[in-house]
Amino acid sequence: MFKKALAGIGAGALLFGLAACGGGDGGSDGGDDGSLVIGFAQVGAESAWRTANSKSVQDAAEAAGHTLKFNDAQQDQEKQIEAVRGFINQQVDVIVLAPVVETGWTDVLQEAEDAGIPVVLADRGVEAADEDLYVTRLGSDFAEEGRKAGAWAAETFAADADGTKILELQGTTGSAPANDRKSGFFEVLDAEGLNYEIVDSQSGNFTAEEGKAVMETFITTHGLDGIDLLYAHNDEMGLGAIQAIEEAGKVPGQDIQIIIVDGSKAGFQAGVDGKVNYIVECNPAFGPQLMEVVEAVAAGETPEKFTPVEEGVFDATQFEAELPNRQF
Ligand code: GYE
Repeated sequence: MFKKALAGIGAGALLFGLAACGGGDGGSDGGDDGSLVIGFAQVGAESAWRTANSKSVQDAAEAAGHTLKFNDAQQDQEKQIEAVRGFINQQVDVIVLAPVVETGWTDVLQEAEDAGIPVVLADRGVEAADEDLYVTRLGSDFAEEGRKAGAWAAETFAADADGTKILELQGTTGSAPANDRKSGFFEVLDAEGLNYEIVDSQSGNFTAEEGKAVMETFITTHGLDGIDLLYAHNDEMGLGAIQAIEEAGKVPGQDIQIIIVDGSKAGFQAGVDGKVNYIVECNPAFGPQLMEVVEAVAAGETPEKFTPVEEGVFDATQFEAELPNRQF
């Protein structure tokens, strides 16, 4: 755990001394009973996925008897960096970071390393240059999610002779899921030789409001006639876009086919209602698995650099049967 890591930086005695006498908040002594103090720098509360993810981590920490210090950064990187600095000052045992975007983490990750506090990434990743500054990442393979969406689109529109016209609602600019869901999707369309055109592609920041507003702009700019497919990087943006499409007098799921990523109850309900054509699952319920990883890291073990969460895909024939199984 962090005491062990401190030995390596030569400042162990000083910092350990601070930890030992500063334990008024429950301390970061790693607990003789194995309980840990974990700082969790969460992205925000922008989606049903995120809310479910926060709850999964909070419940799992409680069940495991650990103290979780939870911070909601409202999708603001500056706030997240401040939260991580706060956790360093409090000398938590392990920091869990779900980085809102991929870049800009080098300094604060270095500060955590200098303080001997291991960082575990949950959900989103950071740029490759910072790989040495965190221990491991537990989360989804976003590129694979994009490939799954691309495989369905390539098959569905294979016979579309005059070219498939695509609108894309990207997630938060610079975030790992936006970058990778995009690249995975178009990688497969290209590999499958689909004749397509990206009519427009903008960020809707993973929220329903922005997804709706961007779709309204798409409709004003391009109309919807001849548009074949909307690829929304999450449920909320897809659901917001559906409203915009309906307000424009068109039928989502028919006049324009729609792919969403996440698979919330609301997303599946839209599928059952015929408004969504394909759902790529992204699983937020990795709290228990995260606790295992955090405990291993605190015990000085080095897990695999990346542990993917298991996820499926669902088409129209499966929406109704799957809806009751959805947990968020
Ligand atoms: O798909 C989206 C959320 O990072 C996987 O963030 C997560 C994404 C998820 O806002 O709904």
